[in-house]
Amino acid sequence: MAGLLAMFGACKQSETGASAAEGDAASKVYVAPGNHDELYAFLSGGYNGQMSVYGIPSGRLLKVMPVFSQYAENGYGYSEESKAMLNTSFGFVPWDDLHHPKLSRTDGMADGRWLFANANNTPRVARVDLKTFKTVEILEIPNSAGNHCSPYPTNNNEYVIAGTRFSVPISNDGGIQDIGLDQYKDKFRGSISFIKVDPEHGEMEIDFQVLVPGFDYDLANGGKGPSSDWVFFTTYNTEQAGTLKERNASLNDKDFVVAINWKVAAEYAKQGKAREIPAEYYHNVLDEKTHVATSEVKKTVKVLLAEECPGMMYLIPTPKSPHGVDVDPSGEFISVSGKLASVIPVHSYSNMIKAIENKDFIDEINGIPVLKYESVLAGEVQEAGLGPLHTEYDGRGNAYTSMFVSSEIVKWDIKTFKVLDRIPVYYSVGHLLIPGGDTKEPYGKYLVAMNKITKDRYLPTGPELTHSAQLIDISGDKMKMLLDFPTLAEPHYAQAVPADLLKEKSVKFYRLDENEHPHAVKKESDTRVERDGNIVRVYMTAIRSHLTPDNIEGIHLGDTVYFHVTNLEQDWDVPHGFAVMGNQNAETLIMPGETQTLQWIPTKTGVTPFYCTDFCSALHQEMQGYARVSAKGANTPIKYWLGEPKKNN
Ligand code: RUQ
Ligand code: CUA
Repeated sequence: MAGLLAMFGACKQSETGASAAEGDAASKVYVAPGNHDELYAFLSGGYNGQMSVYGIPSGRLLKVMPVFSQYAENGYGYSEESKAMLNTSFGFVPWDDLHHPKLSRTDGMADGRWLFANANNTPRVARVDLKTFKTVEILEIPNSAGNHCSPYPTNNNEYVIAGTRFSVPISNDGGIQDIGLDQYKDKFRGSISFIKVDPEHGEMEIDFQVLVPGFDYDLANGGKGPSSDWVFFTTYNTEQAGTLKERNASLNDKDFVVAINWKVAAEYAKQGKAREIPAEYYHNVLDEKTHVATSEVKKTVKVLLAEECPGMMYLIPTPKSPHGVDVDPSGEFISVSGKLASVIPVHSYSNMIKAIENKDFIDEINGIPVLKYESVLAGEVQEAGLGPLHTEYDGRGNAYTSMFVSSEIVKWDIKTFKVLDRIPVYYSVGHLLIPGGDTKEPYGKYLVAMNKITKDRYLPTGPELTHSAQLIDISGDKMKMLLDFPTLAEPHYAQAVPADLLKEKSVKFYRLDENEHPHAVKKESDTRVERDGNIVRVYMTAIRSHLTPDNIEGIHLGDTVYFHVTNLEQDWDVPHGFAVMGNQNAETLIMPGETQTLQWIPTKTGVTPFYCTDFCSALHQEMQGYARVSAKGANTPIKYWLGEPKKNN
């Protein structure tokens, strides 16, 4: 056991500590000032709960997109409009651990419409609209605990599939039971959710869930081409150990890849095989016209029991505590990365179908047939490296697997299973990205390695060092290191698409005449301050270079003030920001044409400045004003103005 621990703690240092890039690398990643990158890459932010947009090949950070975590820079999760996005059945959850971005698909290819992502901690799936690069929907997943094998869109977004990582005791009356932890083996179950996606608007809805044996489920990947109807999951802790999993979940030589035919599952659900059980989960949607998020609480979910659905699910023995499972572009080869395995097993889809037809079963678990390893296997990659985690494909018959322990990328042939090349990465690589590498036609020019540990690669910054990505040229026979770039928090998976797929569609500003926010004011003459009990609403506008009104009196301690700020600009790249001194809240950043609301509960009497936070014009510093806060019960009336004449009321 000590050996195992040492192996996982290890990481290979660079021999020279110097650059591993070759002479012509600089010209391959150089994007001259003013020029655009070739690709957009979307990297997950891990425990930062966001996704970031990078330009490839330059590695330039273009945008941070908050998803499951509050983001002070633009007020996401702080503004009244966005708070509801983070509502869950547990209450307001301001943070999560985001692992796997996945682009929506049409005919097995990224279609550039949406980006889905999972929350690993409090189970949720989010959808980002790639016209605005904004999170527009978050769906909570009930009966799940650690939504890690998620989200996997099928080839035409028929379903986004989300599997639980932890098994939990799921109650027939809804929710997770309060029972003794020694009942793991008998009472705990996993769940896999099949989320329907509206083909036009993208809205998600849980169609049904499948309750599966009480293992841990790790990652998933959808089939392609001939295997399009299938989705594959890795499992670990098939020992069903309830404690000391580091050892007890590593006893079996093989765990399983779970193969589920989602079409068969959908058919069972449709035919009424699914039972509806109580559940409580939130569905949060940002309205396109008002830009206001609202939450709906769902009360039931339909579940199928795997054991009651013959022909839907099979178990494929696979060494050993497998992590990533990745289907090649043809849909025939399913390579599996066993963290503790000495080989990379590659399963064959057509062998699997034959084995099912021949009833080549060696066992049954919870009524689910276990196929014979040798019957499904296509081949094994020998001596690939240590600690394989994830594989991507280049579309030219090659696979690339990340080796966490031996800190390298290994390239191998998907038909001969021969290792062709290897390149060290710095250090302890997790996921890899080849743009389109999980689709039927990869854009096989670059590979991005996302590394957990950087040690000596950058200037030291105290105990905490950045995680890092490395860009590798895979266009030739030999992989070539091109670039290191630091990442925001911990990237797990990532996706990338050619820039042309998105850049023309990118929204430049919101049209004011389409703004249906209930508190929008579209001209300065409509701005006003209204009191309703101890609620004060300021209907404010922002345009270069003033806020209207800029002076407000008549606020009292005990009031809750809402600044509804409409940005009147109708031009690209002119947000205004809004912040108030001493406000126990973030700022809000208002895009041209939209309305955003900042809540302020004053805690002190006196004159309180507010101002625009985004340097928007030469007179940005003049874009400021005052709110006067009087004592509770004082008789200061509501009064507000901009310039002359005074506007009183
Ligand atoms: S999982 S490397 Cu979510 Cu591999 Cu991160
Ligand atoms: Cu508006 Cu600065």
